[in-house]
Amino acid sequence: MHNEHSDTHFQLRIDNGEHIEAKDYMPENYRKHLIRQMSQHAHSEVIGMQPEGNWITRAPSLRAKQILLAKIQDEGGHGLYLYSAVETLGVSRSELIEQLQSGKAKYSSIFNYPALNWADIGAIGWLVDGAAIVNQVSLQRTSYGPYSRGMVRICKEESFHQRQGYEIMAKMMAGTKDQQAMAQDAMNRWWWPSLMMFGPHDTNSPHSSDAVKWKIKRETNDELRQKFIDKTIPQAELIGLVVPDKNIKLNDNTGHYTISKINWDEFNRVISGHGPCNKQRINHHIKYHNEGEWVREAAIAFKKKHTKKELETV
Ligand code: BYC
Repeated sequence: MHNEHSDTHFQLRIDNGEHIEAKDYMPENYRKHLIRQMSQHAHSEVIGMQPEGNWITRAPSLRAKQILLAKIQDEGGHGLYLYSAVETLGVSRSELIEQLQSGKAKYSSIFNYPALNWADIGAIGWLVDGAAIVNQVSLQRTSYGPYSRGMVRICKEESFHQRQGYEIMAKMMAGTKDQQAMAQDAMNRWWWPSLMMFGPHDTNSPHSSDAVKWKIKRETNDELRQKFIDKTIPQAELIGLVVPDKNIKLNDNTGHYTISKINWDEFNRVISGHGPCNKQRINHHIKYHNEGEWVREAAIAFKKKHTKKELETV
């Protein structure tokens, strides 16, 4: 129901920095905006398990395998918190999954690139989770209560993920020439796609103005990207990795690094379904979702039985 008075009151609450909760009044476009962003965030967590899952059986030590397994399980958990948070907005999990599988809903561009070797697992943890944290730390202060609280918990786990990746990279850089070359090659392939995770430049970001007005976004795509660049370049230099950009320059006046132009054609190709692994990722999801149908049926049957028993004992 659209109501001008309610919309004004809603915006006042946002301007006052209040959280909006599931049963509070919200404009329909705010609800839609959240369903789009939060569901895409949930899909990213779940699809993000695939490139890393590829390396569980080939981790170089038992320690590395345990850590990787725990990390991937965390990503699955993050997906579940986020799906539950989206469901508070009145949309069902099955609808969301259908949007993902039919290509209607996006997931992060980054997961359409392949993880070719063990150094890629380091680069994903360090760069991809590193980028995700910068974005998610900011989202802890997002205006929708269930999303904000989900982010607080997710960020705690995500910082461990970033360190796991950096440890792999640091170890390889302290290793043989071949290991150093592998780490550098992974850095070369993951650097630019990681910068694209923050989305288009602010001037080309159609959702940003509503997102900022409603405090869904507390910082813009470019602001967050810059934070990530400034924090990551010194980390690369510390372990001897070269950032694959000849134009990187630290501006002494601003304290920020400047970089070359991002290849937005590549970004647009990947988000419109034509990246190296888009088809593989969705087909894999569909296959395992279908194979898991019996688990969902069993859970529903169990719940029904349980509820019936509870009713009988009242
Ligand atoms: N990939 O107006 P804009 C993780 C789309 S990592 C794909 O700026 P918005 C993990 C955008 O959806 C990441 N699509 O949009 C890490 C929109 O298309 P639609 C998960 C992208 O929403 C390691 C169009 O471009 N994090 O979880 O204001 C292991 C215009 O963009 C991308 C999140 O999802 C992209 N990179 O800003 C495992 C964070 N960028 O929807 C897991 C939550 C843009 O109109 N999301 N697009 O079809 C956000 O903060 C914001 O949605 C974004 C984009 C900053 C990503």
